[in-house]
Amino acid sequence: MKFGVGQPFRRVEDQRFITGTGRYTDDIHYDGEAYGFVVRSPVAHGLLNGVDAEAAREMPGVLAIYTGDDLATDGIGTLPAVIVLDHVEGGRMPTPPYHPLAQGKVTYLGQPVAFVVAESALQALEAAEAVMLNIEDLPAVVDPVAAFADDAPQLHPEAPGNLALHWAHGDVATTEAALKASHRVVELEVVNNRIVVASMEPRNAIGLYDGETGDFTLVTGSQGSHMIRAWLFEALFGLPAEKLRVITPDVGGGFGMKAIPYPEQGLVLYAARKLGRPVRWQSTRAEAFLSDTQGRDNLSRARLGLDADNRFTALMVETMAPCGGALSAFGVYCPTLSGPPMAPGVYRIPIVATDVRIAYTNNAPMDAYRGAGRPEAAYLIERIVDKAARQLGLAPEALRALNMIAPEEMPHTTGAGVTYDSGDFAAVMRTAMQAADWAGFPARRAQADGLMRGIGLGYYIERTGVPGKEGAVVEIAADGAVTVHVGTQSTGQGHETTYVQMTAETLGIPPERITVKTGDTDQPLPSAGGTVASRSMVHGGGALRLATGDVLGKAHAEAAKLLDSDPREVEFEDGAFHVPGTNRHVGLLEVAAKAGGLTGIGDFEQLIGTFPNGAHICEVAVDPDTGSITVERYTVVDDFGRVLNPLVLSGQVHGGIAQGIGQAMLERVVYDADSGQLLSGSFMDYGIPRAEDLPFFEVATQNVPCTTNPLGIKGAGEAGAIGAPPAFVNAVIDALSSLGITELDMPLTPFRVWEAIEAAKTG
Ligand code: SMO
Repeated sequence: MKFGVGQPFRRVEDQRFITGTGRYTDDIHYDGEAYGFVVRSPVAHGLLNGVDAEAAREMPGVLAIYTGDDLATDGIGTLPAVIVLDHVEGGRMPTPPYHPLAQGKVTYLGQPVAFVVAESALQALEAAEAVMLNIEDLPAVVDPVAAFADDAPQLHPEAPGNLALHWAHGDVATTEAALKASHRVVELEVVNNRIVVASMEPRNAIGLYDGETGDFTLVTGSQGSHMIRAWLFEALFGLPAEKLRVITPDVGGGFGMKAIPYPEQGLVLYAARKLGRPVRWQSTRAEAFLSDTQGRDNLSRARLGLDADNRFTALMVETMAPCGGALSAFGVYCPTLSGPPMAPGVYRIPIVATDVRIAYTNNAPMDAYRGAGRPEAAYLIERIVDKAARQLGLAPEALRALNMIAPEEMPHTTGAGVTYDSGDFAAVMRTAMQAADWAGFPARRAQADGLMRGIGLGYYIERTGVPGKEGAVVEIAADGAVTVHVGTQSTGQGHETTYVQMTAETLGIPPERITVKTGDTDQPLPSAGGTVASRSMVHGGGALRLATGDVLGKAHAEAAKLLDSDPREVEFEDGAFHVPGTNRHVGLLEVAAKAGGLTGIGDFEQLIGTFPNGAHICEVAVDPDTGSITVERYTVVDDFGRVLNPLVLSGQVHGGIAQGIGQAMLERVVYDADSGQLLSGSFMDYGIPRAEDLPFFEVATQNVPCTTNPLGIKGAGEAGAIGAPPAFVNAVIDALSSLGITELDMPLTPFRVWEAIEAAKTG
């Protein structure tokens, strides 16, 4: 079937996107709407002694200026901490209040302090500039090492020593003992650099309020309207979720950052209720750099034990991470529940432990970014395995192959307590090496053009799919139009294509008859989560499979009546029911028409993660005079269990690689260590990867079906961003290894590489 599962069906939404007819939040307008602008803290840390908005209130078009005091008076709550864990020593981690507008003090640069609402966007901006903040500067800390120092300024009284959380995974004492008993211990310290999410469409929100019913509506770019409603509304307004409808139209990128609730979403709702008018807010790019949650940012020390036969014995990881100045919804998730369980990667390491200390720091709150903790884990293990191979004088692929979990060991519970259901890591690695012409690399390296060449491998595995439910509804209207309701949200992934493809194949209906609806809490869904952790095709796809099965079951019964046959004699094939051996048949759409429409409901629960994995191979050429790096070749072979649409899938992998190489080569958020000011506040100062920085990617799959979900799928959305950083850095270190360089921290900017080369030459 030309539009069936497994076919490279072209993305149906792209016509809309590339012709400029997408409909994003900023394209949606309401009668009588007013414009909001957020006044943000110009300092990283300070006592907020007052907000003088008197002059600003008199300016043309100004409708209102709200401060933290106003919100307190009106009983507005705080942004929720969704992930709250216990300290390893016992006791809950503190959750200092995160007010939508600062109260009493500011703890991060760009923190919302006042909300100006005016008739026009320009009037709101001009009035915002006239709001005078009385802030008494306090010393700032921008990284965990400084934040944990004895004399560090204290951000929150609830968190003495700026300690947000001290957490451990696995048994530290047992791991230390195993390392002590090991034949050899390889040690590595890495910085996983802080990066911005840089979604193409910045955040936004429109708040509406119906004074008669007391119902709110929020229109906002998000990764799931239901998630935003669940986490935002009750926490801020103390009202039941049903009083808020959340609508998410087209979204230009989320990457984890739009999965969480933000102060501005609460502010537009608050202002809409106060003013009785729709209130809209649109972030600028400059605000995005300051106030979107940021990603990664760990300082980790790892020790890997080996026995005399080079088999891994134990792995100990100690990590320090910041959570920023306020605790975001999943602010501690990445370096705790997400990353550490994946610390051993694809290797047999019997004993694994991670110790994590998370600090409050005076900068943007931290949260999920494509992979959300799993890229950090993959980077660390793939870097230290490479380093171990170099120390032992072994080929990195040989040390990997020796220690990789074998297919016959599946399902395998790792030393970090996670059970992998399937995978053939060594075979996938071999295929990738073949595709990358690994064997031919020495000849390429020998080219006499003055460049230093290197090849690097990163084998990632990740756990996708936050356990939980997802619903789907398939409606076949009497006129033959098919509507698919799902709760997961496309932020560019191509859901309108993949869900249509699945529905078209199962129902035998042409894809152009099928419309996918998403992004509205008023949809008739039995349950809905959203798009995080590469879960849409596993969870949403699972729900859709149940929903199409349900609608076919109902149609089957109706068809049997129409065909005057026993249902057991009726078969379904190519969109029609027929009775074998007779000429009696009736099309599904005709059945639906005669029944006045049919509806199928699917409610799917997936409790076990899926484990996509694969080999990234990167080949680089370093110019020793300038330190600049060219990626000459990039090859990936992934195990995604089962492919729904290879074209959409490649797009996911390509984007992920670009973000992964971006982090490894160019990107770094820099705050001034003394003032806490942001030094990388625009794309003039922050290196985002461009097409010219990247080669063509060679991407293939070698799939081992997932055994824990009915579709056999392993989530694919984040994979590219996870495998790329270690492959790239390992390649650069390989290029520079003849100079004795064994370690380099991301991002490998020309300056940093040049410095390392110069130091190696003189040292
Ligand atoms: S970084 Mo994702 O939306 O779990």
